[in-house]
Amino acid sequence: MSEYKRTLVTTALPYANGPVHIGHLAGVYVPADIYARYLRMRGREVMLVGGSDEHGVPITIKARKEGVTPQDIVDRYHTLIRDSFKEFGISFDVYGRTTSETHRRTASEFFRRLYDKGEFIQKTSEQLYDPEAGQFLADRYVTGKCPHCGAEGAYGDQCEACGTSLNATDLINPKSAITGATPVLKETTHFFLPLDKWQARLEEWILKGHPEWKPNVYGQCKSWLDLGLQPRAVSRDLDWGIPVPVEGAEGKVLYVWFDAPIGYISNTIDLVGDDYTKWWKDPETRMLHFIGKDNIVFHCIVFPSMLMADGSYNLPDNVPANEFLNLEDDKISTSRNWAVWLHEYLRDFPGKQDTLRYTLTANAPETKDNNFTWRDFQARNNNELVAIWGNFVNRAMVLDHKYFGGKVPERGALEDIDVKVLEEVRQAVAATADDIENFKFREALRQAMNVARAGNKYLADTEPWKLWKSDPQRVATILNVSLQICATMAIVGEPFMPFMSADLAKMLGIDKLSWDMAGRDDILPAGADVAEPKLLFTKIEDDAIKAQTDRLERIKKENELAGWTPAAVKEDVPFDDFEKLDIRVGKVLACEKVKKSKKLLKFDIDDGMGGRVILSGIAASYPEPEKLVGTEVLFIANFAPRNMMGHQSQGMILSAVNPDGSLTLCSPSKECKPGSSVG
Ligand code: B3M
Ligand code: ZN
Repeated sequence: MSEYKRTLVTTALPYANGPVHIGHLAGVYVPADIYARYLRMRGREVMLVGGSDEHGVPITIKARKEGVTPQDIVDRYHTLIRDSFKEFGISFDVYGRTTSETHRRTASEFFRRLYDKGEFIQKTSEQLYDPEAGQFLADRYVTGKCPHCGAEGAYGDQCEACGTSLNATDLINPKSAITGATPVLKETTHFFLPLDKWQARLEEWILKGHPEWKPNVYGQCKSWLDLGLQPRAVSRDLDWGIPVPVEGAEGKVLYVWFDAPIGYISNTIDLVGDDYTKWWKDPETRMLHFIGKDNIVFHCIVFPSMLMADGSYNLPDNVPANEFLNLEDDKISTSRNWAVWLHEYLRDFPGKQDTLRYTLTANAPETKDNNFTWRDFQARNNNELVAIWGNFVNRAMVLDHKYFGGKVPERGALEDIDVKVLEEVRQAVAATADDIENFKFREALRQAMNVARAGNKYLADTEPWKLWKSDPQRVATILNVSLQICATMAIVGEPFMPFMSADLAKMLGIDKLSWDMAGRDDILPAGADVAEPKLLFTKIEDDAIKAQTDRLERIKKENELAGWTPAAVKEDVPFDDFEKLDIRVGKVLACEKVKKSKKLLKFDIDDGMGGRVILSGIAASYPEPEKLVGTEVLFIANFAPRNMMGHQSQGMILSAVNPDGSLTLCSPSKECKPGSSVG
């Protein structure tokens, strides 16, 4: 364990412009919570700080879309997000918001301090301006092609495809996100933080001082530093945000990425008042920022430059950023509704918060992007949590009730197998701790799971149910050891699955969990009462999973439809070519599926000339072909007859191709005489 006196753990402040989803949980909040819970169980002083990011363009765009005020938006989503985190057991010591009075004051004073010290430069430059909206286009108000990777849809402040932080004027073919207009350039004056001034110190601090940072974080920092840092604008021409507290800067607000990280400080102040200095300025406090990879530059370069410019703050000791979580092999996207929303999960799987925490940790995108699938979620619940973790606890407790009436039995001398399992458990506990301290949460969880695996194997090997008649004393020892392992599971499982842990601790009669007890063979005293066992986890059935995958299928279809555009028009042809085709109206006299064919329907057509048979590959779109009798269709009458599946087809029926590939027959809009020409 580190020598620091206390640890300040911050978590990225989610924009309060929508609900939070599994990507948020997996990338930031579950790992931060595991870490904070673990430190608390070790008796360390720790503060877990969170809150909503309520400024910035994502909020105003949403408000504009809905025709409500930005304050309405943040009030709604701050509450929803805060409640979702609470339900998932994210153990924030404080969860604040950046529209609070404390934050406005703290951020204003921070800016003013830097301004008074001469830490900003003011520059007049040409910025993108939407002449239709009458507004400057900063950040997410403008999208275009990324100058670095060429991806379309990059934002004015960042390309999400390659992670590069951008200035809006860098974008190729910029478009206003408000009106779709092509922006023009217009002069405006802004405050810039000269990041280049801090380049050397940042290099010294990160590149020399923190080689232990995760390779993804260290690598991103190095590439920015290698590119050479530029001054960065920290004010905006917007009407939503914290006003720039300088005379003559009316109508300007702080850039959201200037005010948001100060939110960590404001929220600390909200919790402990003036004592915040102990958490932010005492060199014996260690600060950690838990974030997603798209926030690395702001937490490793921009915010530290602000802190250095102030001069009285600590810098973060580590920034354990995660990569992204995908959902069923596709990028999670709020705008495409491609997400598992936490408030919906809670409705669909009430009481199963730990299952999601477990799955997201087991699949955490720690070193590369990772994938969440509902099948994997079900398998992890049924095959791991139910079959391994819950099963061991249940077996041990049921046997204890059967043989010892729910009391922890007195144990006799330990045999080799008992000593061995206790040693395995101790090693798994030590490895869990070590991995958590090194931010390797997936591996830590695997190690914690090994405690349950060892327990299951121990019961299978010792088979106490076969010994009860001949050697009850031995059974007492085996169950005593088994119950001690259950108690260890309540401890090592707590950071990952706090709800399970609380239930288990209660069943075992443990008041307070302490990490130092984990792995010991005397956690539960002989004679203590053990409650009737309740199942810690229950199976998730196929239909619950199918409901989720069906929902995603539906959303995928909707998105395909929304994104559909007509195919490009083919090359010009001479009118004569068209005239060669003889298109006619026909009336359907009979229609049926062609035997042994999935695709083909056989049409008997009244063509006004004695009738004909035409086969058409539209069976999938018309499952009840007999209903087509009486409708009129258009067909090409002068194709040479063709043999298909034992029938002769005399022509081709015209149909439109829909975005999903289904087909719709083309009919005249009024009744026509069969055989009429079309042209
Ligand atoms: N709200 C960006 C995001 O949600 C931003 C994080 C702020 S942390 C100070 O990705
Ligand atoms: Zn890019």
